Amino acid sequence: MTSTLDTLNTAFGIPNTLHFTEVKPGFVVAEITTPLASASVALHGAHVLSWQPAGQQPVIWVSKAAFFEPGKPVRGGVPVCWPWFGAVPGKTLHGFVRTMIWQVRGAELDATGQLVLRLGLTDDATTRAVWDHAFDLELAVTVGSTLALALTTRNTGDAPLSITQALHSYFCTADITQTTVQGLDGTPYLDKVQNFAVCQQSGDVTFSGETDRIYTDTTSDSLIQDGAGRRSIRIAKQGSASTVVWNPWVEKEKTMADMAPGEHRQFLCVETCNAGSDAVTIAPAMTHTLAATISLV
Ligand code: TA6
Repeated sequence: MTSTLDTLNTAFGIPNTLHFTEVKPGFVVAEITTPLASASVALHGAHVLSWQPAGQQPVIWVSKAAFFEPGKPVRGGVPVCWPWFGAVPGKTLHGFVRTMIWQVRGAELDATGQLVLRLGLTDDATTRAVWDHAFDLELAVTVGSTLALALTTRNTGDAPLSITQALHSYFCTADITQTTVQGLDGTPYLDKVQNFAVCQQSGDVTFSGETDRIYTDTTSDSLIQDGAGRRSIRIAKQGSASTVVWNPWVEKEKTMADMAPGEHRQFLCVETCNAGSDAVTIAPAMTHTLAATISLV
């Protein structure tokens, strides 16, 4: 692994700004530090593990019990769910790219001092065995006083491609019972807790039990109001007409080996998606970009 790290650091490292390190055997992470923010991104899944703007508390949450192991998803951060979101009979939940090793394609500081890291993945025999399509996938992670994520799918095959997907973002909150999500008032949703019953949001989203909802027909920003933490997190999005809000609460948390007791109080997921009927069809040689811009307001 030392030679892989040396190669990565030689090709893409930026002194005092970007360094690749192996945090566990086979688990390589890009550690980013700039005057604007710090962040870390694993090559495993192109998984954003942290983002902390200068002078602020961490914004992205990761479980204390998370696995950092080849082949296993990480509990927290921003899992990339692709080319399907949720369950597909006979297949792994949320697609297969969140446990694959992505390639580093580029890393540079832009004119405003943001670090832009690009990671990519293309089809091969392994992906063809589970999903028989040609593709090129790239995640651009822009680390600054905002965190911008842009996931671009290119159809490199000769037939239309249909996908669902998510930037399954986990956000820190000081106390879930004092947390709300604004921006979804009046929006219809499928309630997974009620066997996908069709419901409609009235007012802000509040949390008092397991919450697992696909909000449909929404391109709106979401605003997390962290009452106890006295801060707000805005999630603006593009290329997405669905938003998922998730918290497992007490009982479901107990069933998850990679979540520590009581941790459901410390996070919520607000996910930028193409989920449910918001599937995207991409013609040959065309692209689709799913993007989220996260900021403290
Ligand atoms: O996005 C919400 C959800 O689909 C939930 O149903 C929940 O199970 C969660 O994702 C986590 O999935 P995971 O496969 O990471 O355990």
